[in-house]
Amino acid sequence: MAKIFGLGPNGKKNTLSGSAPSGDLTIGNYIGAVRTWDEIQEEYNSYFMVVDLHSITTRQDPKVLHERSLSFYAQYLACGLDPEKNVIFLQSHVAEHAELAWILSCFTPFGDLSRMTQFKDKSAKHPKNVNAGLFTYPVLMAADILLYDAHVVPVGEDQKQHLELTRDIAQRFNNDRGETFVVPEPMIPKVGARVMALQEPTRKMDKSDPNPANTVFLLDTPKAIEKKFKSATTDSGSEIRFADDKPGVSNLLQIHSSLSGQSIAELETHFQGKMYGHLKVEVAEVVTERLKPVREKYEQLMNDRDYLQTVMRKSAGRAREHAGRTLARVFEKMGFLAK
Ligand code: ATP
Ligand code: LTN
Repeated sequence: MAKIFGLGPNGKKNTLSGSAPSGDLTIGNYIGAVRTWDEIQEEYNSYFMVVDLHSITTRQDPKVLHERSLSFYAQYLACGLDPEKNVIFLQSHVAEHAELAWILSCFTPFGDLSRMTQFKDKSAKHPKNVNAGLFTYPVLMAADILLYDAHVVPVGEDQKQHLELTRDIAQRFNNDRGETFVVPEPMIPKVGARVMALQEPTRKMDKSDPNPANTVFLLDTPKAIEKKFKSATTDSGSEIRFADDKPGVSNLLQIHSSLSGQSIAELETHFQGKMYGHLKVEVAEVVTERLKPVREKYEQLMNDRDYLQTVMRKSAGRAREHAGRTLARVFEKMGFLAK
């Protein structure tokens, strides 16, 4: 069997993922990403980041970003990520991310970056602020992943293209300089990889959506959750089934299924002869039930900021160790003098 490059001392593979504090965490982020992190944290050496460097490609108010980064950290822990077993840290606390991103940008063709759909979408959304960071965003993401020798990267469907670019960069560098980076695989959930906006179910639910009725946040109250689901856009007809011509109903079924664990087929049988209203109420209940312990744990953590700060600093130290080792390897391949 071929040797697997980059395994940790315990023989486990590595995983890394993150989310940007550019808004509050949504059930889209939870179902597509954070929940998967929770499920795999025992199986891998896991690195989970608050991706604050990435968040500034769109303008962030410094006070809001400061508070939100801490809040994100607390939400990760509240969702079940264990800071003893995993390295949970802020991207800006590990300088190696920006350093490696520069080196990798010299191994990334301009044309490849021009093809990224997120760049095209975000530059259309923010036409007055199409900055170079927005363009080179995927290179920083590649640095995030390659620094920790991540074999597997759990993300939602929208990040698949960035993962492919990361693989291309890693392979190009390895071909040019000899084996240096682990070439990562994406891990995309089977159900819930693309949760759609409640009012416009043909669009992805986004934490930075200006219309709050589109988005259910992890920290929404049960009342707000119920209200948002009740006013969700559904489709013509009255049958509750998963189909391309029923994006609203399909989205609600997918949210239900991914959190209740019941298959779409089971849910279609369960809702036979029932009305859209029944589905909406039940989805709201499933979501509320799932998020209740998260909200409670979150409140508790935010009341102990010293604890959060201590864990955050300690974790950044552990992240720096791994990142430093990888960067030293890259320095050697580049001909830079060791630090
Ligand atoms: P923004 O609105 O700033 O673009 P976002 O909501 O897309 O933010 P990110 O921080 O970019 O969130 O993504 C964090 C993780 O959540 C990624 O793995 C991403 O694929 C996943 N994700 C984001 N939105 C959804 C969604 N609607 N459905 C499933 N997964 C999602
Ligand atoms: N670009 C990702 C966030 C992100 C990320 C990462 C995800 C930044 N660095 C590394 C996985 C691994 C997004 O979801 N928008």
